[in-house]
Amino acid sequence: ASIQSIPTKPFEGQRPGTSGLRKRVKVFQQEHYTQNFIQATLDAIPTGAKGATLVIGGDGRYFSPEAVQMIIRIAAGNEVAKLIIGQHTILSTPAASHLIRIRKATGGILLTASHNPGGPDNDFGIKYNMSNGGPAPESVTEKIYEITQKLTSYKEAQLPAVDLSAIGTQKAGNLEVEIVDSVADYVVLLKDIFDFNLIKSFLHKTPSFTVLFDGMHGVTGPYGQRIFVEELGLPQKSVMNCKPSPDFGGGHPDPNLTYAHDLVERVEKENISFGAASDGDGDRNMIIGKGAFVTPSDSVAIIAAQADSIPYFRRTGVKGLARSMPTSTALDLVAKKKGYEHFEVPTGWKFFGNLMDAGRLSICGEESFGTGSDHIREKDGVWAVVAWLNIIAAANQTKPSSINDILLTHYNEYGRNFFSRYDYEEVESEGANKMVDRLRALVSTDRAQLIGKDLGNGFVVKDGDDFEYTDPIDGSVSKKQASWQSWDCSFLMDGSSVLGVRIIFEDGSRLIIRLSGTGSQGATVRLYVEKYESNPAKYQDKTQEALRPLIEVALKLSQLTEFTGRKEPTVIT
Ligand code: VG1
Ligand code: CO
Repeated sequence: ASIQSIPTKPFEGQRPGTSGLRKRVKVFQQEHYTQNFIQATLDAIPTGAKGATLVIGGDGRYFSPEAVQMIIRIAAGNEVAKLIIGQHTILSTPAASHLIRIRKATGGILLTASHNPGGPDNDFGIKYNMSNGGPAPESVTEKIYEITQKLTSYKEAQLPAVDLSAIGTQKAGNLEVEIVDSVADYVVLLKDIFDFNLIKSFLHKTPSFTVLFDGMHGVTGPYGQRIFVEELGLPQKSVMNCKPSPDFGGGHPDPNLTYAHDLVERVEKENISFGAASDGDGDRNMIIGKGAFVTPSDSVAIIAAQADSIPYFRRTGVKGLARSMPTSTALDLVAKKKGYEHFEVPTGWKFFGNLMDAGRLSICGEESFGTGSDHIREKDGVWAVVAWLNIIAAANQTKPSSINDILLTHYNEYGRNFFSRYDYEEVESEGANKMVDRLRALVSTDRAQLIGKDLGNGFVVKDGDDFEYTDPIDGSVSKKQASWQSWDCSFLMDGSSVLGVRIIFEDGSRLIIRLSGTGSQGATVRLYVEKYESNPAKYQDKTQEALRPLIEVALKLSQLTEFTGRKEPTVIT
């Protein structure tokens, strides 16, 4: 096939954020926009695009087939040797990570905007993963961005469209294209990690323990169908919304109590013991039950505490634990008690990979419904769901245990870290930035006045900072994190407030404010609050009530309403 050099001009704002480049579909549909970003990505591959093997797939959202055909033509134009593509463009983010690893690929291009709504008027996204299966580190994403600012042409082979439904290998010019079953390898992986026999026999012996999995019309539908129905033998009615759709059925494929309302409603109405959902691209998870909700910060702590019930961790041992900075410190308590090394990293999964590759991290999580381990280098929604089933099945070998029983047993041993996040979406960027700038001044130049101060309701400041992270493996430093990507506030190109300002109180309570790096419109303010409770009489208190005094302090200190004009958050998780 003939290779052409297509002249182009740089586009502004092609800077990957917390998890790749996410923009409105309409932005990606601009002539050359997507091609430019693909070319820049190929140019930034540390070992070069020529001769590379790349895994391609995503959540199947609107514009995916077009983007995959563009990738095929540009990959051929750049002498990439081979593409391994999920059938119909479908690969969950964890399945893609796994495929990169088992095929020893150079890397992968993931087409996803995760939980952001899809369709012609919503979001699309492109993200590059490295040979370890994990998201590209900032050194690579910054290189991509740099290249996009100078690009004058991209290389494209003139090829007919490849049939993305036909499993098997075909040639596109000199490029080898292999279309693979989206689910098969991933199922093999999970069956190797978990005790499927134990889970299966528990579910079989305990028909009163009902399960409902919600694929939210995202990518996990086929994975859920294969694992919960075909492998674990649950009835077909145990899964819902399992057909991926390009616009996620018009919904917002984010597994939380607000957006997974169909699931939440059915779990309550039908007295379901175990309800679970994953997001658009399959890396997030939510675990609930009738009258039960597992906050993600507790979820990772409990999986870590119960790791012994999972065959994979019995084999590998638990090498260490880690959480993102805003995630509650419940995990730290498990690490301390069990004597594991533990780490606190910036928001976003890319920071866990180095620790895993160095053999120092086994289990990690984020408060944002992300849980995972070193079996791959992405968070993994279905993995977390099966992990919980495995833990519950193991607990039921000694006594009947519901989700709430497991939570309570954990609190009785470790105490409870009440945690909540308030999101203020699509706020005006200027006000949000001013608010964060003021907070940064409070913890830096005006720090002396802050420490020791009583901010009300008995909360006395012990410490506060503008979070920075030095990677213990490669020494790279992340501060004023350079991942601001919102295109209507390009004036803030240093991404100066994504990492987060954090304030720690004498009683261990924490309050964190940061700006999101995954939004595609305006700014999103995230406020995280955490309060530790060691009084067993209070373990069953309602989260929002337990946290109210701290939230009052947070709103007063941040002057959030004054700066953003918002009285109420868009979403509370
Ligand atoms: C959000 C979450 C973060 C997560 C990221 C990607 O980032 O807070 O914890 O890693 O999304 O998850 P931000 O910068 O908007 O707060 V996913 O499932 O969207 O790939
Ligand atoms: Co996701």
